[in-house]
Amino acid sequence: MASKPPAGDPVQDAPQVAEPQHAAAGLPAIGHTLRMARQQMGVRRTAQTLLQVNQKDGFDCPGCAWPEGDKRHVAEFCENGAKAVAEEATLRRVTPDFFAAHTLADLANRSGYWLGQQGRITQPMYLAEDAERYEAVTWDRAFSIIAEELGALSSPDEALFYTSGRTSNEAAFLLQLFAREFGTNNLPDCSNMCHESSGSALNETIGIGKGSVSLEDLHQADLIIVAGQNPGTNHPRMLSALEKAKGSGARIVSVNPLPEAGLERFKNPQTPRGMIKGVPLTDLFLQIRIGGDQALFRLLNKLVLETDGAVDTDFVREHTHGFEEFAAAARAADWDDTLAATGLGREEIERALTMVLESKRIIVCWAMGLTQHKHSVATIREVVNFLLLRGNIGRPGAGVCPVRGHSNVQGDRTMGIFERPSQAFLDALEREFGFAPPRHHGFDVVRSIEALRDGRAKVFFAMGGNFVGATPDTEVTEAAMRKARLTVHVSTKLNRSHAVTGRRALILPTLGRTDKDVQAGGRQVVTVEDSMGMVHASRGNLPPASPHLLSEPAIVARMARAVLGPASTTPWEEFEKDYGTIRDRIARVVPGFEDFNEKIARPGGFTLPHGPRDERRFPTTTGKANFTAAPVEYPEVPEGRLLLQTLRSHDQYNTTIYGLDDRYRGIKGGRRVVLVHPEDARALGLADGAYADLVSEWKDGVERRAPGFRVVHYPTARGCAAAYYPETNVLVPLDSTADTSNTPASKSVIVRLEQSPTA
Ligand SMILES: Nc1nc2c(c(=O)[nH]1)N[C@H]1C(S)=C(S)[C@@H](COP(=O)(O)OP(=O)(O)OC[C@H]3O[C@@H](n4cnc5c(=O)[nH]c(N)nc54)[C@H](O)[C@@H]3O)O[C@H]1N2
Ligand SMILES: Nc1nc2c(c(=O)[nH]1)N[C@H]1C(S)=C(S)[C@@H](COP(=O)(O)OP(=O)(O)OC[C@H]3O[C@@H](n4cnc5c(=O)[nH]c(N)nc54)[C@H](O)[C@@H]3O)O[C@H]1N2
Ligand SMILES: [Mo]
Repeated sequence: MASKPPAGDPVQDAPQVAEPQHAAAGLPAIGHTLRMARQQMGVRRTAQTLLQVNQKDGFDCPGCAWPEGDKRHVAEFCENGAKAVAEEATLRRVTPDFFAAHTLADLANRSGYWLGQQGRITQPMYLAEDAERYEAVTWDRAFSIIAEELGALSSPDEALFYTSGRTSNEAAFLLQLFAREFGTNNLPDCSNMCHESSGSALNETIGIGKGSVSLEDLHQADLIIVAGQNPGTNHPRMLSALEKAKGSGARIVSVNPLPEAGLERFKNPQTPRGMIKGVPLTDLFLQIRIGGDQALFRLLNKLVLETDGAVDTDFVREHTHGFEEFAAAARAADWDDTLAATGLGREEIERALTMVLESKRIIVCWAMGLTQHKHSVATIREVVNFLLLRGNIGRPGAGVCPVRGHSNVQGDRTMGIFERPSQAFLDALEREFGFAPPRHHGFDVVRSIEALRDGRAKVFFAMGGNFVGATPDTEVTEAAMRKARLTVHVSTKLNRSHAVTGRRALILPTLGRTDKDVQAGGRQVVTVEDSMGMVHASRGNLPPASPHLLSEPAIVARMARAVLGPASTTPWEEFEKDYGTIRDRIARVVPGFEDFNEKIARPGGFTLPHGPRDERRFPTTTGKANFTAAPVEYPEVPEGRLLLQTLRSHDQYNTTIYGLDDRYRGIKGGRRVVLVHPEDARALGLADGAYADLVSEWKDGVERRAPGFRVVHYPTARGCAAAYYPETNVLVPLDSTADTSNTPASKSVIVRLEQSPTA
C-alpha cells in the first residue's frame, strides 16, 4: 500500500529548511496573524471578529480548549486561534457552481490544503449513486434521503454517528439523543483518537475522566511538568499561564523528544517587555525517547519512595487504595532499564527528582505525546501514581492537567457523545424522554472503520470533522468508507471526507462559531466546556456565510423528525426554535448542569463539579484514589529502524492546513519532511536534503508506504523521527492501538527509511 501526494494540486510541496527557533510568539506572530486574517476576511471583518474572540459576550475561539482567565485582555486570542477564526470567517465561498466545475474524481485528486482553501460551503449538496459530481439539493430532500437509508437498515447498529470536537453542547446533546432514540450507541468521536487514554486512566484511578486543575492552580504551582505537549503551537495561550506561574516562582520541566520553541522561551505579545526579550520557560528539558514516559515516572516514583519523608503518608492512608502493590512494583524499577527506555542520563533524572522533592505543589500537563501509544493508559496511570504519592491532587497548585484538543471535545463527552455511556446516564435519558435507550456498547472510531470495512455498518453520519483524513490506515479507511451506502457530512468547509464517499453522499453546510445564529425563537447562544471544566456561552456575531445554512442543532432536529416521524414524542421543533429548551433538558439529565440557563447568563459561566478537585472525593469503584501497578513497557525498535511520531506543524489545525510552514521548527514551503537525528540519519546513509520513502513495519506484514519525504537533520531524541499528520496516517496500522482506550498509536510507528531519487 502506498499513498502519494495528490497529483492534481497546483501547490508545490518543496520544503526549505533553516535552523529551528528557540522562542515562540512575540512580534512575528502578530504579523503572521494579521496577514493571514486579512487574506481570508478583509480588513473590516478582521477587526470585527478578532476583538470578539473569547470575550465574555463574544464567541468561544474555535481553536483549542485552553480556558480563558477571569481578567480578559482586549485581544484574548493567539496567532493560531486567529488562524482558526480566519479559516472559518473567510470570505471565500464554495457554491454549487464550484461543484459543477469539479468532479468527484477531481476533488479526490486535490490536497487537503487546496480543498480547505476554497472557502465556506453555501448549500446542501448531494452525490447520487454513480454520479460524477455533487448537485445542489433542498434540505427537505436531503433529510428524506437520510430517512430512506436509515430506514432500510436491518439494525440501528448499522449506522454510525461521528462527532468532531467543535460541536456545541446543545448540538451534541441532540445528536446523542437522536442516535439513542433511533436505537444505537454507535457514537464514535474524535476523542477516541485524542484523549481517550487520559479518560480511561483517570476514570479508573481518580473516578472522573477530566483534569483536576484550574488556571489559578497553574499560577500557584511550584513545579509544572509538561510532558508530550507542544503548547507554543497547539495551546499558545497556555504559555501566558506558564509565564505567570514562573513569575510566582514555579519551575518547569519539559519532557519531549523534540526541543519545542514555545517551551524554551516565550515572548508575550501582550506585554511590552515580553515582546522584546521574552522569558525562558523550561528549567529542565528531558529529551526523552518516544514512549519512554512510563519508565521515567516509574523510576521517579521508586526514588520518591526511597526518600525519607517524601511520601504524603496521611493522604495515602486516608484517600488511596492499592498502595502496597504499587510500591512493590515501583521498588523493582531499574536504573539501567529506565536509561535504555528513556535515552536520558542519570544526572538528568536525579535533577528532576531534586526538583520534585523541593516542590510542595506539582501539576503534570500532557497531550498527544502521552496518549497515542500502545501503553498510553499505563503511562498516564503512572503519572497519577506519581501525583498521588505526594498528595498532589485535590489541593491548590496541584493536580492532573490533560490539555484537551478541540474547543468543545470535553463538553461533547459530558453531553453523552460516547459509545460506552454509563448506565446512570442512560437511566436519566430514559426518565426524561420516556424511551428505552440501547444498553449495549457501540463502536468507537477504530471499530467503526472495521464495521464499515466488513459491511456491518452502512450509513455514516458526521457532525463535523474529517473522518477519513484524521483516522489511521488511510487506504484501509478510504476503502471502508467507499463501501458505505450513504455518507453524510455536516461541515463548514471542504475536506477529504467529501471526496471519498459512500455510494451516495450528502454535504450539509452549517453555521460555525463565528456566525450569528437566529432561529424562530430569536437569537441563540450555544455553550461549550473548556479543558478545565468551565462551561460558558458562545455567541457568533457575523452574518452567516450563506442564507442556506442551518445550525447544527437545527440539522439534528430536522433529521430526527424526518427519521423518527410522529412516533417520537421528543419536542424536536421546540428544540430547534429555542436552544434554551435543550438546556432545560440537559439540566435534568446531566449532573452539574442544574439551573443551566440561569448559570450561563452569568458572564464567564460556571465550573462543573469535580469530586477529586473540590473535596478529595474519588468516585471510583473503591471509593478511593487508586494506585495501579502495570508492568513497564516501552517500544522496541529493530536495528536500522526508527520510531516515528506523527504530529502537527505550526500551520495546521488537525487536517485543516493553513499553510506550508512550520516556523518554529525552521521548515518553510512544504510538509513532506521527516525529522531525524543527524547521527541516525548518517547511520542510515541519509544526508540532510535527501529524499526517502517512509515504510511502516507492522506484524501483519502489510507494507504501508508514504513516499517522497525530505530528510531533515534535526535535534530529536536518538532513534526517533517525526513527520506531519495527516500525510503519514497511511502508515498507522488500524489495529495498532492503545490497550484499553483503543486510541490509534499514532505517536509510535516503526518505520524504515528507503532512499528515493527525489520528491
Ligand atoms: N494550532 C493548532 N492547535 C491545536 C491543534 C492543531 O492542529 N493546531 N490541534 C488540537 C488538538 S485536537 C489537539 S489533541 C491538541 C494537540 O496538541 P499536542 O499534543 O501538543 O500536539 P502534537 O503536535 O500531536 O504534539 C505532540 C507533542 O508530544 C511530543 N511527543 C511525541 N511523542 C512523545 C512521547 O513519547 N513522549 C513525550 N514526552 N512526548 C512526545 C511531540 O514531540 C510534540 O511536542 O492541540 C489542539 N490545538
Ligand atoms: N496520525 C495522527 N492522526 C491523528 C492525530 C495525530 O496526532 N496523528 N490526532 C488525532 C486527534 S488528537 C484528533 S482530535 C483528530 C481530529 O479529527 P477531526 O476532528 O475529525 O478532524 P479536523 O481536521 O479537526 O476536522 C476539520 C473539519 O471540521 C469541519 N468543521 C470545522 N468547524 C466546524 C463546525 O463548527 N461545525 C461542523 N459541523 N464542522 C466543522 C470542517 O469541515 C473541517 O474540514 O485527529 C486524530 N488523528
Ligand atoms: Mo485532538
